[in-house]
Amino acid sequence: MAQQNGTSEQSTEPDYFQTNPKPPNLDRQITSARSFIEQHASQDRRVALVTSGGTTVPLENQTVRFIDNFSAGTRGATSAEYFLEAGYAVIFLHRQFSLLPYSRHYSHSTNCFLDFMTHNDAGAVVVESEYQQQMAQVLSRYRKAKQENTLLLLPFTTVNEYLWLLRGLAMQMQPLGANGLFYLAAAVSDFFVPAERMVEHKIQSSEDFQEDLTNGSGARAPAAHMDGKRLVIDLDPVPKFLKMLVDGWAPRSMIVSFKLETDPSLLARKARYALEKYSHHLVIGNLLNTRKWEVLFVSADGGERWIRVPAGRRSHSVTQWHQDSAHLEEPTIEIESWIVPEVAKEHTKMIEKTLSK
Ligand code: PAZ
Repeated sequence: MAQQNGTSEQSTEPDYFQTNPKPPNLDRQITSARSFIEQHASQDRRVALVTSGGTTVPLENQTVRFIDNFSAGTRGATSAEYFLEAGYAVIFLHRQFSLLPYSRHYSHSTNCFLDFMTHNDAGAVVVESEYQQQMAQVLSRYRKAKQENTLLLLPFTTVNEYLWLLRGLAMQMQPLGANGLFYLAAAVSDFFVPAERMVEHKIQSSEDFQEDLTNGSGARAPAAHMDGKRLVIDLDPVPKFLKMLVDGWAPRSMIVSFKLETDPSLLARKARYALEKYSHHLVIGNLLNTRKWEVLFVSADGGERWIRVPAGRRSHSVTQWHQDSAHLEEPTIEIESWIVPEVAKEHTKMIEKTLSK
């Protein structure tokens, strides 16, 4: 790949779409996005593309095994609700079966959704009284989004589907100009198996069923293959799509990316590095263990500031949080309810600047 050879990263990106197959349902997804965007562009409404959840890396074409990551889609699904509340239309590009706006309150939790229900005296199924008030509020926000057609759900599973969709949607959002916002909260794989190095069938663990990998042709071995009893996985880097997004696919939109780290001493440096490398508007840094309680905003004007919501145990210092976060109580405030209005404010400034030119 380009970085290994010291050649430009950009040269690999067009190649990516030449050499990795277009997902079969891409055109249908892009068509539905086009009419959604046209509707909101005609109403001069801002449109946020919120990405959410983790991408998978399949090891076989007929996929039995794949590499995945931890992301549940909480950040994306929660943020999408606050963008809707702030008046945006939202394209929610999410990992299939990860958390969704509104339904997230009742899915993937320790409760089964049936735990929210009961029978009334007449035997009809109703919501338990303790959940009535909160569910009524969620329901009315959900209904509003449906009535006004402000939420479009588009699923992906693999990193390949994600990249094709991101590119296709960015092109569709170009006519929105500065009214478009990219909020990239998905956990996208850094490494993948390119199509040319993907085996068709399930990798055979038994030595009795293994094949010659290259057929003596000199071609590179499949990215995932058996070497005796060992499974060897040798992945290529995913091309740096953020650069293409900023420079080519969405040059006039506001672009906000997230940076995840586990080492607190690296977070600010890595976030600033990403911002300088890709020249977009804002990087929001977060640590795996404290991401529900604190995030670091690193913006193009040089500013750096933490946003922190109160934790269950207020007596803890942030350093203690990093050491002891497994025992933190859930925050009483969803941090996205503070993140999104800040992002929207920055977006307003950017739109005003564009209009004054
Ligand atoms: O999905 P989730 O709520 O469990 O986690 C959110 C997150 C940590 C994936 C997100 O905030 C993030 O940092 N996304 C970017 C990851 C990265 O590519 O560095």
